[in-house]
Amino acid sequence: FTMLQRLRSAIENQEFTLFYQPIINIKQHKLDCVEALLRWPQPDGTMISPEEFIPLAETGGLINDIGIWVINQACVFCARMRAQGFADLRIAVNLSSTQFKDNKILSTIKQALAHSGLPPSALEIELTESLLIEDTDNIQQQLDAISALGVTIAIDDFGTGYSNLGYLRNFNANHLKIDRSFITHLGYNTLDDTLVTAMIKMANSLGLKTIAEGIEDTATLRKLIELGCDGGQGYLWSKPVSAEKLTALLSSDY
Ligand code: G
Ligand code: G
Ligand code: MN
Ligand code: NA
Repeated sequence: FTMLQRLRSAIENQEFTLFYQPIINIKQHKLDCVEALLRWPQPDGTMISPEEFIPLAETGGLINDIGIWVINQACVFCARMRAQGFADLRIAVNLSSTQFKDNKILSTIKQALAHSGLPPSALEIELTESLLIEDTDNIQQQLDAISALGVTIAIDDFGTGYSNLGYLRNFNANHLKIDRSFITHLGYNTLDDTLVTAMIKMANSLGLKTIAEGIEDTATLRKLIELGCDGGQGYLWSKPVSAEKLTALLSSDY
């Protein structure tokens, strides 16, 4: 079997699972949101990373089917957690640009919200900069419609895409996720300090909240709080975990 054939049967047999990583409001010291991250467990107990199979799913015409499953699963999970007492919990889902090509992403999202009963404001979609630059009016229009539902939009891996920031002008984003590569040496590398400071200032002037990715220690967290960053995600709190393991994290202190 080729990898593509295996992916096809993995969709049919519902072999995928979602892991979840907390996103912390670092100003209020509380868990705000969880990012859903796709996993493909193998019979030998290992997991194939989405970095390996998402590109194949995109070129092989399978990303829409996988994406529909992810969005539905994520919305149902978040609605269930909210019903179990985590009433304000939100969930973030990654989308790839290929998912905008057939103009069905808006209806996929609407259906997932209706089916799960999750309020639109509890759903966030994460898009990479390259998707926003790729733009066509077509992607822009679909994003405007998604945003009009009340779903929020985050720009993922910010700073690693292209240097053209023009897209920020006409684009309705809510959150800017500063890529881990700028956060890792924060406090030790003056250039990174300067860049992160500038990114937070720019985001705030544009009315965007910032989330720092890849926070691994308290010194970095303290520095980000000092710089006025709003949110954070990283191994300091938790790596991405299964739904079962997330429950304990939802009730911990931050
Ligand atoms: O979970 P991990 O950090 O290994 O994720 C690796 C990459 O895969 C990240 O860039 C992440 O955005 C991407 N990814 C994870 N889950 C999904 C998904 O459901 N859809 C898409 N399009 N990308 C995903
Ligand atoms: O591209 P995206 O930001 O969606 O992918 C997130 C990826 O970053 C996931 O694969 C996740 O496992 C990884 N990640 C999350 N937090 C940390 C961290 O604190 N350190 C490192 N090295 N990786 C992280
Ligand atoms: Mn992401
Ligand atoms: Na990222």
